[in-house]
Amino acid sequence: MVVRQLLLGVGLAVTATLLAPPALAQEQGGGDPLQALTGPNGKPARYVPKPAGTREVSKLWFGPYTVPPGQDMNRVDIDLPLRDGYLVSIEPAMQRVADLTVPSHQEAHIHHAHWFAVDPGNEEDNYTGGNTEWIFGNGDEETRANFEERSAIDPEGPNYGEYIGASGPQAMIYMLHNKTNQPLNTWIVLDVTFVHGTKAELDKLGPKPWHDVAGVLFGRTFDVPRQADGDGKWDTTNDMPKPIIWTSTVEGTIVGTGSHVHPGGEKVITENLGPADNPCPNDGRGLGGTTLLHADVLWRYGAMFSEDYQTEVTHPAWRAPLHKGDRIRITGTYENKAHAWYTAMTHNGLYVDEAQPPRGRCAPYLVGGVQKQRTVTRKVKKGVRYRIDMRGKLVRKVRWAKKRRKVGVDVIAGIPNREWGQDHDTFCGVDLGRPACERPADPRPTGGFTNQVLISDFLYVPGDTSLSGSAGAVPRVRTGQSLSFVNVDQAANIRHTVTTCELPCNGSYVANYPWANGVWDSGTLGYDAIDGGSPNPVSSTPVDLAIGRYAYFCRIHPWMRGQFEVAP
Ligand SMILES: [Cu+2]
Repeated sequence: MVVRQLLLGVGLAVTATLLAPPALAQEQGGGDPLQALTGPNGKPARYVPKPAGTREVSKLWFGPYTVPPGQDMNRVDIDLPLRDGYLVSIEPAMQRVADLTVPSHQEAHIHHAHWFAVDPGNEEDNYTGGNTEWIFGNGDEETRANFEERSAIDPEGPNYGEYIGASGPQAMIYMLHNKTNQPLNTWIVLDVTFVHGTKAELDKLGPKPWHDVAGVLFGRTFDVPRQADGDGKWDTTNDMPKPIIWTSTVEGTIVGTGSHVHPGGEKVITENLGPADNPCPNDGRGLGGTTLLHADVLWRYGAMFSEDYQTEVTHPAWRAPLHKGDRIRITGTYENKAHAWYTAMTHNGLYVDEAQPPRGRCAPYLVGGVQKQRTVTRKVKKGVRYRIDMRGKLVRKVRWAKKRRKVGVDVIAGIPNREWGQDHDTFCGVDLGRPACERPADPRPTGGFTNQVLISDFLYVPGDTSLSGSAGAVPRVRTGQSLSFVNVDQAANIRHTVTTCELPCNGSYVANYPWANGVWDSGTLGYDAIDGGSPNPVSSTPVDLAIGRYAYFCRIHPWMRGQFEVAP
């Protein structure tokens, strides 16, 4: 997801790029923007104008890009389809150039992808100084934005979509994370459902009017410290100096919302606190406000903190009123008894229909005749008994029991966002029926004393566990001194970290392993204008590290492993 730095740094640059004439669309179209390019599957790579009302399911191909070894930099693309119409569903994916297969999360992923449209003066923009509208975005959990199911569930309601004008400049910002030390040749493929036509053209076709929703994105990036003696629940409202709150600048109806967390996140609760001088009531289901959504993180196979996960979104029939001045608070919860999490996030994307006045003050509700959850009592036959009465007649007696069950939809409960799709990740853990995460311990030889380890060509030298001889021996530092790690690869725009993990930390990198143990983290050594990190390639261990041996990995390339030792 886009982080705060975007606001400060690249935001203005991006905006400047956006405001430049959209010339690239023509270049890419081979001189004729109206002519379709053909994607690698023979599917249209760009929109060709079609009669108003045409619903087009297509793949938009961007690239191909070569992501250099190990890079996780953000890139901006302004070559976006420019046709009048409504986006009603969108989902991005990465596909290899060689065979169009999808890389596993351990090879590469789209760390985030965001589509912005130029919209000067947009007060709901939290990232580019009020110059853009967030059209859609997703992060690691690959959330799909789907307006069609939200329109379809309510026969009385409008059709929702994100209006894309043929003349309005658009930009796509994505962070492609190549976790390998080999170049990656990839397409970015947007699975898009698009309805051609302007509002006037489409409304004429009827029966439902078309409403252009406003996308709002807000959230924060933070580190979650490990507290081994705590309750293991760390959240952004109770454990940060300031909660994450967006104050609404608009009146309308929220038609859907979904959250973003990083691996380590367990749930996000979205609440409406109302205006400060007239707060929304505490419904007892959140952290003091009126709960809008309780979104759990769902892990494939229940493998906790796996990279193959999704976060729940609102039910298609869910709607919520939004008034100017309402404070929307999101609370992300992370596990922190056994782990620490670095540059973690909690964000929300929500879509507001300003053409639908708010209904009620705070509480979400269901449309389309979908029934609210309630408990019903049913009589169920428990058994039949027969007896002979005094007159010798057979009497049949049915025994009934009362059974209570819940029917309908709990309005604040999140629902899964998508099918799991192809399983291309590897998992570990005996409890999952997979190989153990750690290999049998293999104590590594102790090396000499030093105060510096170089990170060069994806190796920690000395001390990398893939090396043998003196380069692979565990370097030592005297207690009270610190060991400095220098990212030499930074010259090639490759960022690394040194992140401690529990010894032996020698298993293969898979979707649910390894994780930080919170003893020490170098921070991100290397800088990206949107994602941040440190321009200083050097980070040093604290002088008060306890005597002993430490294992570590790189959060950006988790197959990289090393060890060092603090000696008496
Ligand atoms: Cu690395």
